[in-house]
Amino acid sequence: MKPTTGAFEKTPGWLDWFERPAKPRFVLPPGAVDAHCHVFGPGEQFPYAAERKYTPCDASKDQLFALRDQLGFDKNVIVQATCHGSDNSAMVDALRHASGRARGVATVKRDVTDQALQAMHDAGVRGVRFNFVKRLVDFTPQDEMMEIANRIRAWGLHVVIYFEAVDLPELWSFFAALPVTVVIDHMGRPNVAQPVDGPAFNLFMQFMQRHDNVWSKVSCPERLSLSGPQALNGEQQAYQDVVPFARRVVETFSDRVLWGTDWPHPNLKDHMPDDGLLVDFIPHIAPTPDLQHKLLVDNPTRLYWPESL
Ligand code: 0GY
Repeated sequence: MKPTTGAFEKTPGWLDWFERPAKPRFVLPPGAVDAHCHVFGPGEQFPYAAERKYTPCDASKDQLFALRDQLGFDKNVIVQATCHGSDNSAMVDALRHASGRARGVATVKRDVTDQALQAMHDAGVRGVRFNFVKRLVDFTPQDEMMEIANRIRAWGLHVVIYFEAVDLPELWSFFAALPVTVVIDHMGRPNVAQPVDGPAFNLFMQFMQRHDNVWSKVSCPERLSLSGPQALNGEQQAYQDVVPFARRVVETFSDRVLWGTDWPHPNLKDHMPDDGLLVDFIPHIAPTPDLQHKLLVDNPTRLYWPESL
């Protein structure tokens, strides 16, 4: 059991992240970016937010950087998790200690000052996250989010959105009106029990087709899968029910997809993935070296390190 430090008690049933992930068999290309991961605390240094819906075990920047090296990634994009609310200090501290090898996505409220936005940008923040998943956050009015989206244009920041597939019809017009690049977390969380060419996932594909400022992370098979990590027919193809969904997105929008581990995997109750196994999932959804390079290197570099191109 990993600790939660400070005056905090882990949420009951919380599964801790894998301490010794397998070395992936899939060798990541040089310059590969883990474009969705988090840091949690440590709680005694960076207390969890009062309004949080869960209390994780600590997962520090040093542990994240060790994972990066173990898996063979070159860089990270660290996404503010809801357990830290709009206090971005743990994430920003990680950016400041990453020697330029991490960028961040923050959570901000309407009252964020220009000075605070500037300081976050200087540290490496390149996006702001709007969360619509009801079990994770309290309601924020859309006019507040739109005001933020308009303000962050001055720093060239993008918006990351996290929502459930059933909510896309209702949120469509708001998402379509966002005046910046938009990155969707985890393919909009499709229900993979439904057909990959059924109405719900077709709607998601249509949304991306109609809006060329919209990108998608093809991450979190462990969160979406119903078939799980088991080897099937003697073959090691984990999360096989997610493959057609992620592959369809990668093959259709190869210049607008990102991949990330989602380490340390908040809120998983049934099974905690081995991050090495997650990396071995990549060639199933991006089957050619060209697609792999776009997904892991070209796209995240263009979005998060454009100055290096
Ligand atoms: C993820 C997924 C989850 C949690 C959060 O910020 C968060 O707390 O994003 C989730 O529970 O589905 O991307 O980490």
